[in-house]
Amino acid sequence: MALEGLASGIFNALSRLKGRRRLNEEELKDMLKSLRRALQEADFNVRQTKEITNRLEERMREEEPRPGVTIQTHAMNILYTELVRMLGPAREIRPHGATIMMVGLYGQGKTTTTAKLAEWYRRRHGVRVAVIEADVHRPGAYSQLQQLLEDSTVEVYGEPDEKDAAAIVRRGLAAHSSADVIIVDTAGRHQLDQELVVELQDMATLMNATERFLVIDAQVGQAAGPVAASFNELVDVNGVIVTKLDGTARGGGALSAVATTGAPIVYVGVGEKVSDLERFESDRFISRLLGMGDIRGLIDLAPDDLDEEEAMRLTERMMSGRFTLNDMYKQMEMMAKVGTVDRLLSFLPANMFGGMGAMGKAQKEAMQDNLERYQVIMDSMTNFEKDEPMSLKAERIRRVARGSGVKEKEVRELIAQWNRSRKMMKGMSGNRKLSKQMRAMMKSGDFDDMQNMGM
Ligand SMILES: Nc1nc2c(ncn2[C@@H]2O[C@H](COP(=O)(O)OP(=O)(O)OP(=O)(O)O)[C@@H](O)[C@H]2O)c(=O)[nH]1
Ligand SMILES: [Mg+2]
Repeated sequence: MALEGLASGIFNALSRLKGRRRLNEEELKDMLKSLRRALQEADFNVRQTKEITNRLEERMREEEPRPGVTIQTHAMNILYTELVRMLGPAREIRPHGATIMMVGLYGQGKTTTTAKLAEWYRRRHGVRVAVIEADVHRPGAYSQLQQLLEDSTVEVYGEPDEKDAAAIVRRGLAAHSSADVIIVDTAGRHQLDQELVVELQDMATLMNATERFLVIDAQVGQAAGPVAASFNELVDVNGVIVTKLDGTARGGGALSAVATTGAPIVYVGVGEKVSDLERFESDRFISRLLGMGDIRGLIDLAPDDLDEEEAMRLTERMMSGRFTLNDMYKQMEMMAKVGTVDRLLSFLPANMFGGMGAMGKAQKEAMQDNLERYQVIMDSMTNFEKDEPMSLKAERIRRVARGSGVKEKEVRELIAQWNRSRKMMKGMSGNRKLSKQMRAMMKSGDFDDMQNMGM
C-alpha cells in the first residue's frame, strides 16, 4: 500500500506501548521521539510533525483511556483523529453534468489520471464519459490517451495537428454534447509560465469547468504545497489528485502540504494502470494507514459486474456464517478481478485473518497462484457441489480432478481451504463485537476502537 514506510514507522513507535498500563516519562518521550522520526521520514514538515506529536503528548497526559482500552490503542485513536484533522474533510463529487479540467506541471500524471477518472465515473456512476485531449505541446498526447482507454467505451476526442487548444476544446464539446461528463486533459510545463496561464484561463472560461482538478506527483513532497497554492490562484482548484503515492516515501509531505492550502484532495493515484485510482477521504485513508482497515474502500475495488450491493451481500453472508464453496468462488473471482491480493489486503485491518496483511511476497504470490488453480477446479463442479462441498467424496473428487486436469490431491486441498475459510468466517461471525463493527464500518466508516477487537 501507499506510505508503507510511514505505516511501519508509526507502528514501531506505538508498539513501544504494548502491554503497558502506565507510562513513565521516559517511555512516553521515547515513543514520541520515534513517532517524530517516522513523520519526518515521510516528509511531514517540522511544524506539522511537532504539532501532531505535541497534541498526542498533551492528550496522552490529559485523557484517560476508556475502560478496557489499552494505552497503545488509546494512543492510536488519538493519532488517528489528529492525522484526520490535519488532512481535512473529504469532498463529495457528483460527476453527472460535470465538465472537468485537468491541470498540472510536466509529467505529474495528468493524462494517465484523465483516463483513470473517465473509467472511474463510467464504471462506478454509470455515466457517459467523453475525454478531450487539449495538450497541444506534448507530441503523442492524443495517442497516449487513446491507448490508455483502448479497452474502454469512453470516447476520446482529439486533433493531433491542431495547435490551438481552445479550438480543440470548443469542437470537442460540440462533438460530445450528449456526454454526461467531459474531462479535458491539458498541457504541462516545468513551471507555470505566462503562455500556459493564458491558455488555461481561456480554456476554463470556454468550457465553464465545474471541476478544476490539479494533478501533483507525490514525489515532490512538501513542494506540493506551493504548487497547489499557485494553481489555486490561477484557476481556483477545487480538487487535488496526488499521484504516484505507490512509489514514494515522501507522500506524507505531499498530502499534508496540499491540505494546508485548503484545496481538498479528492483522489490518489496508486499505480500506472487505469484502475489504480482511489478516492481520498482522510478518515478512511488514515484508518488504513494505521492498519485499522477500510471496508468501504474494499467495496470500491469491486469489479464492474459486482455492484456495491452484491459486495455488501457477500460480506453479510460471510458474517452470518453461511459460506458455501460458491461464496468462496465469488469472493475469489472478485479478488482475482480486483488485481493483486496485495492491494486487496491493504484494505483489511493489519491483524485480521491472523495478520495476513503482513504476509511475505512469496506467500502472496502463492496465494495468487492458488486462486487461479481453484477457479479452474471449481469450473468442473456442479452448482450442487459448490453449494454443498461436504458432498464431495472420493468419486466426485475423481471426476472433478479429471474434468479440470489436476491431481485429486489438489481438489482435496481446495476443499480443505474452503473448510478453513468457513471456520474462519464462523469465528468472525461468532465474534459479535467484530461483526457489529464490520457492519458499522460498511455503513459509516467509523473505526473507533477497531483496535480492541482482537482481530
Ligand atoms: N507508479 C505510478 N505511476 C504513475 C501514476 N500516475 C502516472 N504515472 C506515470 O507517470 C508518468 C507520467 O504520466 P502522464 O500521465 O503522462 O503525465 P502528464 O502529467 O500527462 O505528463 P505531460 O503531459 O508530459 O505533462 C507515466 O509513466 C505514468 O505511467 C501513479 O499513480 N503511479
Ligand atoms: Mg500528458
